[in-house]
Amino acid sequence: MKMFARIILPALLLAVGISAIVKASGVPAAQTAPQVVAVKIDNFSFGPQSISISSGTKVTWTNRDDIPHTVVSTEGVFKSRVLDTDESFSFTFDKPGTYPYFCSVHPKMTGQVIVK
Ligand SMILES: [Cu+2]
Repeated sequence: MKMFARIILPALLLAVGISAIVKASGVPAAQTAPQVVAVKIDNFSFGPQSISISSGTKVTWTNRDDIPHTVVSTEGVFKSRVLDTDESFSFTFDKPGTYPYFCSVHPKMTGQVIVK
């Protein structure tokens, strides 16, 4: 019983204390799965045309049109290659801001990503 009191009991209390601290600190941000938001390219438009996301979110554009399109940042932040039907392009937004973009094949096609 002396051994329990002197070694095991303090060890148990220490373990309980550590687990309480870990729980209080929450899940580390690095282990949180990144959010993914989809934008569809169809009928010469981006849908939704404007999206609002939180920092760290990955946006995936998929061309559902039967015509090639691109996804090009107006400010040069990202640029896809020419996407054929059912091809995708992804970009992860790490910094808050407004990111307008367009299709370089059809510059009247525009969209924007707002990162909070
Ligand atoms: Cu286009």
